[in-house]
Amino acid sequence: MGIIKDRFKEKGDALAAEIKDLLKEHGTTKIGEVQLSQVYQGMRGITGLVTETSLLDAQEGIRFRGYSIPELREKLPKAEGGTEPLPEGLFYLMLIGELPTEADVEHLTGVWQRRSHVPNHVFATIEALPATTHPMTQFVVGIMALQTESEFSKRYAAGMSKKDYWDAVFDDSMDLIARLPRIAAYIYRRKYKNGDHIQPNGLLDWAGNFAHMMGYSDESFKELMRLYMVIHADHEGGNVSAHTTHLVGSALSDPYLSLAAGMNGLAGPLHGLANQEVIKWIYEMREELKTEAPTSEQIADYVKKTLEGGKVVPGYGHAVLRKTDPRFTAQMEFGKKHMPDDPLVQTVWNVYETVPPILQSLGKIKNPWPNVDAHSGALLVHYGMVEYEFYTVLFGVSRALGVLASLCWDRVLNFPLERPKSITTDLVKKWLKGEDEVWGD
Ligand code: CMX
Repeated sequence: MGIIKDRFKEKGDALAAEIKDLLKEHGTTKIGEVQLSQVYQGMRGITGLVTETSLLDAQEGIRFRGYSIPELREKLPKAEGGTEPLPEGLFYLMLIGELPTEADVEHLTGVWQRRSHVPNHVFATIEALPATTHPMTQFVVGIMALQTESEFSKRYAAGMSKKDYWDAVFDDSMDLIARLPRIAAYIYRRKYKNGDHIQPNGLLDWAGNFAHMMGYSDESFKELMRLYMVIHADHEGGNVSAHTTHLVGSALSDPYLSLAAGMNGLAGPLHGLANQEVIKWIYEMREELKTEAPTSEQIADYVKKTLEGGKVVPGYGHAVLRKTDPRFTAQMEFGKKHMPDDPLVQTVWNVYETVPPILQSLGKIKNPWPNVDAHSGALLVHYGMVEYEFYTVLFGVSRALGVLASLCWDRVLNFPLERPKSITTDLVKKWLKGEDEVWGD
């Protein structure tokens, strides 16, 4: 691990020096204006964060350190005999800012294998929950139980100097990433496979071993996991899971506490839980229509019914994106290659043809196109993973890569406590009447 840690510190010091100069020269430069509507409506479009790992373009979608998803699928190292990128490579890219070599990726696989031991009390804590507990709740409880292992909190309690924060956050982040697949697989086997657990295979890559521990030995499922873990990893800094992890980390809460907080945000239906909602929605539609292959007309009627019921169409829309999500497209390509005739996958494609014009016709939805969650479940069902309540846990294991790489950057750049200003409507009214010129401090 030393090599990657040293490289990271070198990059971190260089950027910290650049930022210092940049702020010295341009610290008072204005980078945008804020409208009252933005303050009330979820801070959309307000630039207020720095996240180095990825950048989202409304038209083009996500780029990780400048690389689009198609570019990553081509350029990142693959498993032997595979064609999908290894998530180890994406993590390296987000952390170091450069494409990894095959050797870098192999090194990371080894590091994560060596650090993957999960203490027994974590499993005992999960076991204390009723098996009916939602998998995301079990996942967060598992992460919290693992917090006993935090180097950051131990070293902080022992009086660590602030110049060493990054080092402890780095170690905790690596440990967490190494251990999360084990915890997630444990929850899956506990809840859905009668607690018949599968031991890790030390010869496999991180995502391949995750697939193995969940009980999927099919090579193309392992490939799906590699792709899945890459495309869900990061979506710049303002989304709920990334922003929450960053915010909580800014209080110097250790990476376990910070990630658990982010995962609670991911568990919301407008964010990561949408992946389970999509499959649930399609299953309910199939059941109501009594067909496995609904026609476009039937889908259109069902969409209208969903909207009339005051519900969202899950998997559609986005706070930033204004085109089809390239993460959706990558999964569609995977589907075309591995399962073009699967009826559920075909329904997802049929929904893709049908939903956008209907949403567009409402006139209020800024983005009628599918996001990442519209596709992921159908690919999993193809391989037999039908337990859709588990899907957000998969998203969470992947999202940890991005938010923890960012947390390492937060600490190496010594970002301070996050504390934006809030106001009251009373103050807004006074201010609009010219009775109060200052927002306060
Ligand atoms: N179905 C129905 N209505 C939708 C909609 C959808 N898929 N997407 C947006 N709308 C509605 C909003 O609820 C809002 O309605 P009101 O004005 O009545 O409150 C209106 O359209 C305008 O919303 P918007 O500005 O286009 O979208 P937001 O930035 O507010 O919200 C998102 C973005 C993702 C929460 C929203 O599109 C949504 O609820 N989508 C469905 C859930 C989903 O797929 N979430 C996953 C996102 C990706 C991820 O994080 O994993």
